[in-house]
Amino acid sequence: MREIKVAAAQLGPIQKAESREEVVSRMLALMEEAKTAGCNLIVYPELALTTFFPRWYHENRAEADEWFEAEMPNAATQPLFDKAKEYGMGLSFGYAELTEDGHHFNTSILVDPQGKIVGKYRKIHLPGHVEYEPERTHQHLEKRYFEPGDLGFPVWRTMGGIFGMAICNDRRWPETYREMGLQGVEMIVLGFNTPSVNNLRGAEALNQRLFHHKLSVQAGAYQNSTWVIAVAKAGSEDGNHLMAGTVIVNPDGEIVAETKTEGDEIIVHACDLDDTVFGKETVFDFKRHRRIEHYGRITAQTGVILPPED
Ligand code: CDV
Repeated sequence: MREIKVAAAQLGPIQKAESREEVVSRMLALMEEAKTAGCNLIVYPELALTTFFPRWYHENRAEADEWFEAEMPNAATQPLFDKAKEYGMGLSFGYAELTEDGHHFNTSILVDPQGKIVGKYRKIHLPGHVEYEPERTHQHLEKRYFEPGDLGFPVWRTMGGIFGMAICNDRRWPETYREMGLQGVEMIVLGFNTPSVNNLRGAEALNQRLFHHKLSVQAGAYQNSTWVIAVAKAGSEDGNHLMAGTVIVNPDGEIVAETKTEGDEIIVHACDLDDTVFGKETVFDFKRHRRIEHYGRITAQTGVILPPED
């Protein structure tokens, strides 16, 4: 048995005017709850420190730099690192990263219980668009403000297991999980900010959006025999609603815990990393069953190439 007690720490809405310090104090309150519940790891959402700013258009791209962190930890986030270390708890959260040489990424980090950053991931599947598009009910400008991640899908040996990260839209792509599955991942932690409304298809119901989210993470967990911790930022940010649906999914693809609200809320589950072994040694024993001679298209092309017409 290799048990790790995880708190999936959903954040309610963060308004545009809310400061990093105010958000961090909310995150610390959730950490306190996780400590009381005996957790070893706490996972927060994508872009946890600010509102979901890619919905706001800045004609001058540089104006968006106010949402980015040039250092991690920094003065605002240091208390998270300090408290987690004091509690002997691992930590993961997402933020907008501005590198020393001026690159912009949608990033998440994994911090071990000693307070050391052991893993960094930069979001690879960036949704949305670059320019203002008036036909959309709201903007989703991730492609304007971020570059695609340049670190691949690494995994890290820490906290007695093999951990990986993904961010929001990454969870909809089977390649995300399989890249980490091929490195033996046992727990994937990911955060998301998913608008409740499709900005090009208003008729799409919230239920359907929650269904697609769960379908994706449950399939990724099952098909790679890994735990998946998927954590939302939820509720109405300055009138823009984000769905909840924070879940902990076991290596059989089953949801074992789910949030009930759209506010700051933790859900806790004791995850045994040894539960990943059975799937990895049987139906998803990749070495025995994968047929890579037939998978060439997956890395050779992006878009669809139709067969020739008769
Ligand atoms: N932050 C995201 O990546 N959101 C996307 C939305 C735009 C669909 C998501 O996949 O949830």
